[in-house]
Amino acid sequence: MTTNTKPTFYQFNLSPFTRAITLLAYNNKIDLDFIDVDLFQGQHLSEDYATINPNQTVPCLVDGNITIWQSNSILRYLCLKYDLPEYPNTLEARIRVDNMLDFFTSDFTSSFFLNFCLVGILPTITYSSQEINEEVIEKSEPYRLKHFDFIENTLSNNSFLCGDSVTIADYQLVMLLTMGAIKQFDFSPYPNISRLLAYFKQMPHWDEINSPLLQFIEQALSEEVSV
Ligand SMILES: N[C@@H](CCC(=O)N[C@@H](CS)C(=O)NCC(=O)O)C(=O)O
Repeated sequence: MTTNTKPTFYQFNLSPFTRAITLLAYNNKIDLDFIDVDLFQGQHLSEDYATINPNQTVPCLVDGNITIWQSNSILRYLCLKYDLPEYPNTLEARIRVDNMLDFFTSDFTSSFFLNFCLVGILPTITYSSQEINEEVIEKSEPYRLKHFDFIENTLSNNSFLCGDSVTIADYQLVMLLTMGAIKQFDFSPYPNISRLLAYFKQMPHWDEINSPLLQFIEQALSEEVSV
């Protein structure tokens, strides 16, 4: 049972999974009660937060008796609750979106976000030596290349990942791609992916939602932190 009060959204604005949901909410004027959970300060590891989200990650959405702590499920839930077109109606169209969403938060998160962008940067994804960090990146590279080729080819058939309309799969992908800025990832070999990114970048709320990440990276680079 949901309530008439607005859902509470636990978020961290550097998290790609958080930003996909924030952008969807802003674009559709969904009123959320935003609560910051600062991962750098370990707020997600507090006992209080564990009672809300036992997985102790962000994002997390609480709406009345409903608590959701997987970003794909939050995206779908908001679309279903507010009747948004970003999650289509038919079984066939939905499962296509679901398949992409699962791919992005599992295989692609592993090959690109964790094993390329964040290795050696986050304490939780830094191994005991620089050699091991580099080995992880190298071992993951064939998967990352295969995944990028798949996405690029998929986008050669349609404007968006699942057809001619933007879906939550596109939201999830583009926010994961923003993490490439950590490693100054060059998207120019991927013109279709670049086109999708350009489409999102002209959205009114794009800069507001993504500028904290870019500022963070700029500051880290200027302080010569190893990123
Ligand atoms: N599968 C989860 C992944 C969430 C996730 O890993 N979030 C990261 C931030 S991007 C996090 O909270 N990490 C904290 C930790 O793992 O300790 C989802 O899609 O929501």
